[in-house]
Formats: sequence, C-alpha cells, structure tokens
Amino acid sequence: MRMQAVSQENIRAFREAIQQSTRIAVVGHTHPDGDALGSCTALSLWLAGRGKAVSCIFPDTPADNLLFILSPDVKYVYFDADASAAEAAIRACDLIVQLDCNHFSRTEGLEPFLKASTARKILIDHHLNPDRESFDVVFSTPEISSASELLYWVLKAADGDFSTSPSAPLEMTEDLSCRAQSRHLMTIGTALMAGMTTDTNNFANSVFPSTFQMASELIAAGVNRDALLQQLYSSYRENRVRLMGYMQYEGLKVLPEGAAYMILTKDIMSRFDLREGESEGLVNVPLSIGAVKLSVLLKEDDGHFRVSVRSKKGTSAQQLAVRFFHGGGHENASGGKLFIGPDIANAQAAEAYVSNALKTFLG
Ligand SMILES: [Mn+2]
Repeated sequence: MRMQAVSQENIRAFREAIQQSTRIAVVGHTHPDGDALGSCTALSLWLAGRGKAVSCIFPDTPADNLLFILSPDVKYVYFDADASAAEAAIRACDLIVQLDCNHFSRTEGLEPFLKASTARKILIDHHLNPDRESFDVVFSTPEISSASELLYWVLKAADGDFSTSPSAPLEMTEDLSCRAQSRHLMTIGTALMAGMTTDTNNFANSVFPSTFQMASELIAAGVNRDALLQQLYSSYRENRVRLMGYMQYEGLKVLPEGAAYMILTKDIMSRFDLREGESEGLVNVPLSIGAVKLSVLLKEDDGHFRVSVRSKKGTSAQQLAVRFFHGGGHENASGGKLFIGPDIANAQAAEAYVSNALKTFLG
C-alpha cells in the first residue's frame, strides 16, 4: 500500500534534505494535542536514530494528561517556558520540519523566528489550505486521519523498516500508574499510534482504510494499544468527569436550527480546578444528539475565547470557524478564537455572539 500523497518525488526531496542537514528543528502547534506530540516525538526519535541533533519545539508546554507521549530520548523546547532556548534552537538549525499545522501562525510566538530562518523547510500536515509558499517540501493530505498517520506513510516510504528502530520492541509498561516508566518506553510506533488515536477520537472520525492498515501494522509490530487506551481515556482525575457532567446538565444550549454550544468560563474552570487538557472531548458530546449537526465549545482564556467546532458529515465546521472565529482546520473538526475587544465587548457578550453566528450560519 502506498499513500497517494506520498509521491516518490517528495520522498526523494525529504531524504535529501535530511541527509544534507545536521541540526534539525521539529516544530508543532500551539496547545499541542496528541497528534502534534505524537508526530513530533516520532519524527524526533527517527531523526535521532539517524545521528541528527534534534530539537523538538512547541509554542507551549503540553497538558499533563499527554506528557506520557513524550520520550526521554528527545530534547523538547517550550517557547512559553524558555523563549530564548526556542529562538536559539531555530536559529541554529539547518532544517525545519513542521508537523500537524498548516501555517506558521499556528506556532504563535515561534512564528517570527520560523519566518526569519533561512533553513530548508518541510511541512507534513493534514489541515486544509497549507501555506505552500513558506516550505520547500510539502506533504499535505487532508483526506487522512492525522499528521501521525501521514508521517507513518512518509517514514515507511523513506525507510521501510523504521518501526523496529531505534528501540525495539515497541511496548509500554503494564504498570500504568508509573508515568516515568511508561515514558521511558515511548517509541516511534507508539507515539504515532497515540497521535492517530487522539485525532480520530479513537477511530470515530476521519478514519480511512489506510488508518486501519497503519494500526494493524503497528499492533503487529508490538505496539500495546490496550496500554495506550488506558493512558488516553482511563487515567483522568475525578474533576474532569464532574465538569463534563456539569457542562452537559447546566451549560449545554441547543438551538432549534440544529446546533449546540457550551461556554466554559474561567469561573467554571476554577470551580472544578480544571487543568489544561481536561475538557478534551467535551465539544464532541452534543453531536450524540440526533438533531444536532454542529457543536461549538468556547473556552475562556486571557483576552479571548478558544473555540472548538465539530460537525457531522454534510455540515462544515471549517466554514463556521473561518467565517466567525478567525480559524479553520478540518471539514468536521476546526478551531479558532473569539477576541474580547475586536469581536465582542466583554466576556458576557460571547453567548450572544456564538448563538447569532450559529443561527446565521445555519439559517
Ligand atoms: Mn492533527
């Protein structure tokens, strides 16, 4: 099986760029999710296995519940924790590989340094409308589950037996109560499986025949999917479950037009002592209602709301995000922002804005 998007020409250019470079920056997007962490970790391990000096750079520190995807064999740099280290790593590199984001702007504070860099640049991404002009080699496939899956096919085409290197066998510890132990066993295959699993919401969305094939091959190679699922979906704190219940009971608004929205304010987050990453998946819940085809979650941040949009097939989450929330992403899963000041007068005005946006969009 060969992914169509992984052309021989692109693979040749990918191989050549890596051969000709010694210091490589692997870059992911702001508020890194499982796919960003999984794909960037997997590529960093693969490059390190080929003797490259690699820095894996993110605009901000990952959420606690995703830290298990990190590998102790990778050097991570977070712009929010150490801006000068991130800048230095980008300045020093002779190759940049950006994963799981279609535009420099998705890297927030890293953007000016990436733009200024004269290093060769490779993009490996599955979002709509990639910024092709800014990259020398572009792997862009919107019809795929995740950046992790796309990277899997790229690495397979570039290096047939990558899944057994650098550290076989692919396995996670059975003792999942010990995060340090499971981190130690994070491998290329497990990182890619983690990224694909989170982006498909455990095989619920954006799943293609190639996705099952990747999963099948990785499980055959020894990736422990049970351990992965335990970490991803059965290791939350009680606070999250109570917050999810509260939001569904008190916070959910359903419009007759076939849309639903929820607003997660700072007040609610502090009442439930909610941490970054703990509202993951909440935006999907309203889509379980038959009449709801579009779901929006607003999450209050400093000076703006972070917006998540999900839709059923036939309704475009992406168009809503582009038209009303300065965002975009995938057809049925997009994100954006709602700015206090430019878009709405104050935080209390968010509800009227989102309600009107949904009515206009579906009306
Ligand atoms: Mn992704």
